[in-house]
Amino acid sequence: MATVQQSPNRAQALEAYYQELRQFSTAPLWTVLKSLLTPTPQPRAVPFIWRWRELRPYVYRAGELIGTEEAERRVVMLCNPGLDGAAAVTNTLYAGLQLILPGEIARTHRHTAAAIRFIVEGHGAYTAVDGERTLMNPGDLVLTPNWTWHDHGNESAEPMVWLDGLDLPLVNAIDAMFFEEYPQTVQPVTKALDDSRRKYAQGTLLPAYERHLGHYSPLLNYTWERTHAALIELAAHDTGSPYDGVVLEYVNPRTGGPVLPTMACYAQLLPPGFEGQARRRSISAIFHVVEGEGYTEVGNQRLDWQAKDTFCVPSWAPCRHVNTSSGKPAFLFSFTDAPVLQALGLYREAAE
Ligand code: GTQ
Repeated sequence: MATVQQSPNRAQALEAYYQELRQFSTAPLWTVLKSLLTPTPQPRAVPFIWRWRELRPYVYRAGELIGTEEAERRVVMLCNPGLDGAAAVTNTLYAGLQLILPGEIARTHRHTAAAIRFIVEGHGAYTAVDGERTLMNPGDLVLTPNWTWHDHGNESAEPMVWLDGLDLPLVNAIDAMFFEEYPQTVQPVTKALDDSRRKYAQGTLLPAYERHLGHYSPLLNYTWERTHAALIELAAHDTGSPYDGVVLEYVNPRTGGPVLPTMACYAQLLPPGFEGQARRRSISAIFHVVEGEGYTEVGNQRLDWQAKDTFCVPSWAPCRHVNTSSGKPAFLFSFTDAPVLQALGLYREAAE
């Protein structure tokens, strides 16, 4: 029969035992079990807001200090203060502010991390993905799915800045990163400008002669013009969700599912004076303010926001949105890792 040694030497014996385990690259579970099997998620990422007013000068300063040729991508990354300087907003999601000046090219490459771009300012720079170009404008959502060739170029007369969103920390955590340079700076354009918009932006009528294969949306650019109109039209007759107001998911028109297998994107309208209810979700979310003023309570933090600010909501933090304007709606864009949690049976939510 097993017995536990009760002598005062037990503590010493255990310590010696732990020391011995180490030489075989092993360790006792019982000293760390409670920190591994936590009752709820304990993200190291903290609720945080990056204010455009503060960051804008630094984004443009990068344009004076380094060119796209040297940088490959000229991006000021958003680094969560809880993650020790890692290139990450949460354990799964990355974000950054990318600047491209008139006449510049960000050369063609591809990687297994997927990306989204949400345009912050400037008009008419392009992103090309697998032979198709789109001209980008503020509020547009542009997709760069996993392993697609992409380059950016600015043939307009003004600088352009967009928010990059990538699943880079997730892809690196699961050791699935691959990266390749294209043999030429600019990839050949093989399709008409905005080819996919004509085919796929009209979600209820899709080309019957083309089967888009792949686990991502075939639509390259979800324009703000359409998104904004859809939100306004819906909000005129519907109050939406008590948590999120009038919220729309950008979907893959072929499946109705998320735009990318690792990231879901949303646009929401908070009606004037909207005071949302609080809710927790087992996902990471990054929000970007398109228009309006208000605040989001994340746990015990109040994040006061205005246009072009970016903030994050770590997993399982209670989250509540408020539009402080009594006259104007507020518009938020967001992206999350929800498809990953859903695919793995790990998605949970709870009202507070
Ligand atoms: O534009 O391809 O922010 O590859 C990070 C990595 C942007 C991009 C980022 C990238 C890109």
